[in-house]
Amino acid sequence: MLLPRFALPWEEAVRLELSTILAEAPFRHMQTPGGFRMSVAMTSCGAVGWTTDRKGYRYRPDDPERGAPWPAMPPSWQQLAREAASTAGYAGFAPDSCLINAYEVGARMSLHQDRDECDFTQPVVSVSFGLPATFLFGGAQRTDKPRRIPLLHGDALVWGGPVRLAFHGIAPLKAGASTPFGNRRINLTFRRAL
Ligand code: MD3
Ligand code: FE
Repeated sequence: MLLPRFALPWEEAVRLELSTILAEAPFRHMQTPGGFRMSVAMTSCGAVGWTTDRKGYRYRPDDPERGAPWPAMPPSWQQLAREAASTAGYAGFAPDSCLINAYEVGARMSLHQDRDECDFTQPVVSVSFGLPATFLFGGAQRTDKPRRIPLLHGDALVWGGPVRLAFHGIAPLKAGASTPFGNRRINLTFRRAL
């Protein structure tokens, strides 16, 4: 379910809390198991964070770059995720991880499934800020032709039920006017990982 501009009331809180999180756990370009550098820069907050390296994808309680726990998930972020989920029919969503993605112009995310979480009955809540992007919403097979959905500043998306394991990605980010989040797109993806 797309909730256009749902996150706008949280914009200021997200901007301020994000700078605190980044001071502790900066964005970094991780490596895929195949050895490629991801064009999207990432970090996490919450009890666990999603990571990828030559050994594979996994959620871990520590940031491997710092050998320290991830920053806590700010209460305002938990509230944003919980309210978006409940609006979409998922009452009681309590994320334990937020993956924070930063897309500079040209960055992209190729089609993939999110399947490192324990319980696929739990939704994923995605919130976008900054430059607009084209979300690629595929099907159950990688070869299913994806629909293209524009995602704008402040939009929230709740993914659950039959589309929870759909293939999805982000088309290469186009240039645009600078935003309060910089000349880039920031995406918060809230998950119940454990
Ligand atoms: C559909 N992020 O972090 S968010 C990701 O905009 C990821 O940064 C993209 O895909 C981004 O894994 C897309 C939308 C999204 C997130 C999770 C999903 C769509 C999803 C999980 C299942 C199905
Ligand atoms: Fe994903």
